[in-house]
Amino acid sequence: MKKQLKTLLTIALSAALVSPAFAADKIALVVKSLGNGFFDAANQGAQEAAKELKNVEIIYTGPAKATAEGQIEIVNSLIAQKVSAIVISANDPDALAPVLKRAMDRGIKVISFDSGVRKDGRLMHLNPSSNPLIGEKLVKMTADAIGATGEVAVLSATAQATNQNIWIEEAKKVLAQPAYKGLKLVSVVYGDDQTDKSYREAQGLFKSYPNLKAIIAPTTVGVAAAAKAVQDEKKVGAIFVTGLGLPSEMAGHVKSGAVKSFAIWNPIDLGYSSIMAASQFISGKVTGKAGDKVSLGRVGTVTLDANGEAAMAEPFTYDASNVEKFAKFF
Ligand code: RAM
Repeated sequence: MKKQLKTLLTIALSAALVSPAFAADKIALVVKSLGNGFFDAANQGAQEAAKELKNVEIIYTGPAKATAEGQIEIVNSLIAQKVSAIVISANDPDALAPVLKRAMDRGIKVISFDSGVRKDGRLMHLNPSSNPLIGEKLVKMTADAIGATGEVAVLSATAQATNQNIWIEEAKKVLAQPAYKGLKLVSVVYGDDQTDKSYREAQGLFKSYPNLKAIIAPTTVGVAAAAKAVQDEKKVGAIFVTGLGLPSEMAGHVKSGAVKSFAIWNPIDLGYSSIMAASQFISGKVTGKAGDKVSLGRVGTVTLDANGEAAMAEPFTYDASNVEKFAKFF
């Protein structure tokens, strides 16, 4: 009898453990494209958050190429899988909104991070840093490298990327200030966050603008590819590359002299914080109203503005004095 009771209890307990009430929340981390070191670092932070939250499983996914179509297909399959939340870095602010609305209609909590979705397509957007600050940083680093005059070009990610387009607009506002009137923006080209395309676009800029002095690449993929093109074409010292990069991918380019300085925030913390934020929506602690205080675990708390957005820390600048030290982390 005792033995029977024990067996029954064991069966009941195992059933309870696999029943939906005990199942882990699936949070999908949908990135612009796979194979990008920036997002791999964000995923590292996401996994850390999942461990801390305990009852969370991360689905790290994204298209092979940074397109909105690829992400729409993925979101549709995540809706079918009934995930609890979607955390997305969007390839387009508008194109993703309808499918993400459909996800929200089915009870899935949607937030964007890094590269935003327009307000009606998500509950919250987490910016890695203040957009005007990033624009200013990009221009300042350029002036630090080449001085107050010269032709500069932007090598961006995709033409629809929400984040790069905002940063370029902010950089243009800074370039319009009297202090930077000697810096002439001659072109904006797109490497689509693909190394080979970014490399070819950089070469194209060398050909089209023989007096080019700097390439500003507000993308980790583009900045590394442009620096490599400068080295390969023996233009170190003549053309400087700056932008947003990963110390692990940029240390060699700083050493070669192709790059004097570049900036970035901590992508591991960004991924960690995004998952922490998503879990706050899943548990119903926040709903995305202006003024909502969203806890980001060990990173702190952010307050949502009227647009449902919040920003994390200031970008950090790297140069020959510190790049090696940080190359170990991301
Ligand atoms: C690339 C991506 C990402 C951006 C970084 C700086 O990895 O475009 O969205 O935030 O660069």
